[in-house]
Amino acid sequence: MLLHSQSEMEEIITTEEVNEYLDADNSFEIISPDEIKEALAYEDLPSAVGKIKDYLEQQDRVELNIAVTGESGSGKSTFINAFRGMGDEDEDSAATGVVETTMKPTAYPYKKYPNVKLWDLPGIGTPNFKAEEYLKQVEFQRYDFFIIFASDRFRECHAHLAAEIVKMEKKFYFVRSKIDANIYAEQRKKTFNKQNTLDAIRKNCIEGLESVGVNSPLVFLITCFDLTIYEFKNLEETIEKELPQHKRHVLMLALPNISLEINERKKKELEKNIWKLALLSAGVASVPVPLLNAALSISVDVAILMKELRRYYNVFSLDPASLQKLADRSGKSVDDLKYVLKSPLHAEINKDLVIKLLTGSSVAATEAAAEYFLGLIPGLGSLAAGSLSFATVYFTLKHCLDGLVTDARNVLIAALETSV
Ligand SMILES: Nc1nc2c(ncn2[C@@H]2O[C@H](COP(=O)(O)OP(=O)(O)O)[C@@H](O)[C@H]2O)c(=O)[nH]1
Ligand SMILES: [Mg+2]
Repeated sequence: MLLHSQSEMEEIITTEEVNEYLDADNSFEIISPDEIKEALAYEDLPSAVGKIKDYLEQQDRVELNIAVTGESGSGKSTFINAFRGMGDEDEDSAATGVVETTMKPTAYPYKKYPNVKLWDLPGIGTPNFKAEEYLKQVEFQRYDFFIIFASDRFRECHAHLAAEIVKMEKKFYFVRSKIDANIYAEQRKKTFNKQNTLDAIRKNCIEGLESVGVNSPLVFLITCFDLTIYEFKNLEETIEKELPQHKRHVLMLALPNISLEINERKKKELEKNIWKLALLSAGVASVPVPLLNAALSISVDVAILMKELRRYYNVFSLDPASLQKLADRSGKSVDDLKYVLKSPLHAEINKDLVIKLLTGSSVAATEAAAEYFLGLIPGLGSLAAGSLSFATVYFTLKHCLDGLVTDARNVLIAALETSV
């Protein structure tokens, strides 16, 4: 049963939120929110629904290409595997510890979001290395941004490459990897001070970059063996913050569940789509499924809900393949992990389950919500299925998302328990 008071509803979706969304972010290169806004302003909801449909479809096609470059042996391939949530020995992982021989970049797509790719670039810093030629050879235009790897002292090749990337009007983040090894080595000294060691490494990189005219360079100290320590978190958050909204969305959904914070941010990204999906599901009259729920009959497009619920499972790695992988890596059994799941299993997401979820909504609460949404979204009442369907779909998705986020959190905690 879903019970929602008026204030609870306001907490979930407000007029400001709808307007804010429509106003926000001029960086949308896909469909412009103005178009949806315009459609809504003329109270022509069917046309707004069409726009939203286009918007959601385009969102699924957004590409993100991240170039990982640096000297051979600096940890590029190890990082790519970790950033994709894989071990170095997993199938489809990048080979590590091998000497690079080609000048051809290799793409490593995220399994569940193949449009998001990490590109393993050939090593830099060979004797006659020329940054300009190198960038041409790797087809620099293809990438949204670069991550430059260095695992030792800052070198001239790093500086040249960074300066050339800036010249080509691309962005880069500088990563100093293998910090674990530096700390380990420095610990032998009597005067060892961890913070001083980290500061010195950072200063060396920043000064090197500034010497070629890079302003306020961003440097991140990491270890590819464990992304939960040192500064991977800052790196990931900075990348996210600096991406245009539509690219940020796909990166968030593709990222592995490395931390509870990432889970929370994934949830926020998915939440933004709920009202659009509700509108779509309730507004598309093509293949409506009439549902009989004691006192009311509503009609929604169940396929839209099924697709989105499956997406939730994938994004939070609660699908069978991901659970198996997590079990293998954490040394727990799949049953142990499944034990903490409260939501129905991925395999059970079918029409019957969705109908059960939809009809589980409390009639009174849904009716009250329908009234509320009616005032919020012009033209909602004129839809074939109407505001009642909208409210039902809205709450169903919200309820399922909340449940799955909690499950993802518990699974992550359960998996971590054994690995430490
Ligand atoms: N200690 C330590 N070793 C690392 C780290 N990253 C990679 N390595 C090791 O460094 C070697 C080269 O790594 P690889 O990812 O193949 O480097 P690439 O040539 O830049 O792709 C491998 O033996 C890795 O296990 C790190 O952060 N810390
Ligand atoms: Mg490599």
